[in-house]
Amino acid sequence: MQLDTRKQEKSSSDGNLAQIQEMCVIFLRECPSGALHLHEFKRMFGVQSSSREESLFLETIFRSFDTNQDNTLDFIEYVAALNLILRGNLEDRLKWSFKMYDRDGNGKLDRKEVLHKIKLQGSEVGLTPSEICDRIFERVDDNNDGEITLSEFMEGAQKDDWLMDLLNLDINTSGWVIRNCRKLC
Ligand SMILES: [Ca+2]
Ligand SMILES: [Ca+2]
Ligand SMILES: [Ca+2]
Repeated sequence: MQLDTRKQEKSSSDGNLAQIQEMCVIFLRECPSGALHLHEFKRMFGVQSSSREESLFLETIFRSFDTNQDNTLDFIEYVAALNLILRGNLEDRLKWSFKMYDRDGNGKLDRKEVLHKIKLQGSEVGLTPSEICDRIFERVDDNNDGEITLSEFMEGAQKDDWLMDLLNLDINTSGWVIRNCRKLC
């Protein structure tokens, strides 16, 4: 059983490598200047006419990719981010996931940020966004100060299957990105 899982992981990791290469080609084609702005990023993923939620969602992804926060993505940032979300280890992916929540970048998550993120990603677990938010804080906010730090987040996710499932939706974000990107090929 375990062997099977490992095999599966390996082949999906190989597949992801091919996807990264493919997406690098798209970046170079779509963005010969080497610096991608938010509106170009959106256009690249075909989001000009779709919903506001989708557009905000892409903005969040864009911000999490933009490591030096200069509001453009250079090739290195783009490749590093793809590599991380598609091939990174659990810890790296959780850190990335945390960044997706932390809109103001202060290293802590408040209820507003968590709620915002849940609304964007939509819930498939039969709970309202505010119920999901309550549950996250119940389980993750260890010292009950109303904010979630990175270490609370990482610990909470790793000991809680429900939360891990929820966060895996973030990992699936990469699948969404790739699917939309494929339309360009
Ligand atoms: Ca940048
Ligand atoms: Ca914050
Ligand atoms: Ca806390």
